[in-house]
Amino acid sequence: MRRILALTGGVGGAKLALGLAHRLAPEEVLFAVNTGDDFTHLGFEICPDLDTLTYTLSGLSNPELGWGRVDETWNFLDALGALGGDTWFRLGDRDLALHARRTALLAAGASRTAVTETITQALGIRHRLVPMSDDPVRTIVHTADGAMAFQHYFVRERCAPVVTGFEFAGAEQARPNPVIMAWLTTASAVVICPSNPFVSVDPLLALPGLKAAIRASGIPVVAVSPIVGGQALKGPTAKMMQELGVPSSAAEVAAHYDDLLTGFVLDHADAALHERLPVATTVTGTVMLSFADRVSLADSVLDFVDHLSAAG
Ligand code: FO1
Repeated sequence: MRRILALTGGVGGAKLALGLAHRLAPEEVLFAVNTGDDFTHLGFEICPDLDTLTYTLSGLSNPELGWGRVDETWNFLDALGALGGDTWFRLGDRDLALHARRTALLAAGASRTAVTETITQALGIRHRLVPMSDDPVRTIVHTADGAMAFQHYFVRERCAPVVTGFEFAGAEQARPNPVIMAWLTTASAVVICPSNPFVSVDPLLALPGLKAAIRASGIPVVAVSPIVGGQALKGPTAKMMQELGVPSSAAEVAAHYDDLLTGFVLDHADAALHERLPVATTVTGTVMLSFADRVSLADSVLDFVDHLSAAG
């Protein structure tokens, strides 16, 4: 039986997560989700990456937006705007129910892990997804226009400010989720989903002890490139790389994860890099437009992991 620990952010990672969930039984995979994007907005506790995974794995994701719920209406937001309220962060009517439920459970003293379990089970998700930590970690984006909270940079400013660096406030004091640490003791591989390495995966790797535990496990660690042919499939990864002065290439993503990796999954568009990186590579289709693409990439990743495990 496989025991995969999948590290993931939101939209890009959720696509592969869906493929993995289709192929693997609940006891074969744990999804560890970035919570550096979390924030309190209009009094609600919002956990965007957990939300995206939750909607994706329950079949409720909004296919046009990539985040939020399907069949959404926006009456709340329109009414809020008419009252002069903040509408830059779009909370749909149905989506609002999730944030209200989470906020109430947290206020009653439940942990983020327990709240996530309550919500995912209510939506019929059999696989387990957990926040990276029950402690607050907040991604701060340093830009030429000053430091800003992640959602302010990402949604309100539409990733326009020039990035100069990142900070994960609270990470040093945060404890990695014990569910993740326990899973690692019996895990067969770690899969880093094709999420933004700087703001979706690095917050997880910044948690004290998590990187060391992954290394100490000695199991294959495979990352899927979120950069294809020099472009980000989704979001600002390529733009951030350019602004940070590194070439926006899949090779740089592999270099970013450095010696943590034992394997790297490249798209056909980057086949020229195959066997030219300091880690084992495999080449497959990583662009996930359809459900079949998600399952097919999951199959390729699992085959690669099996191959690396056998190579020992
Ligand atoms: N992303 C946007 O680009 N615009 C939005 O208005 C927006 C609202 C939103 C509401 C709830 C939620 O769970 C996610 C939402 N997202 C929105 C997505 C999200 O902020 C980002 O995709 C992630 O933080 C990046 O991983």
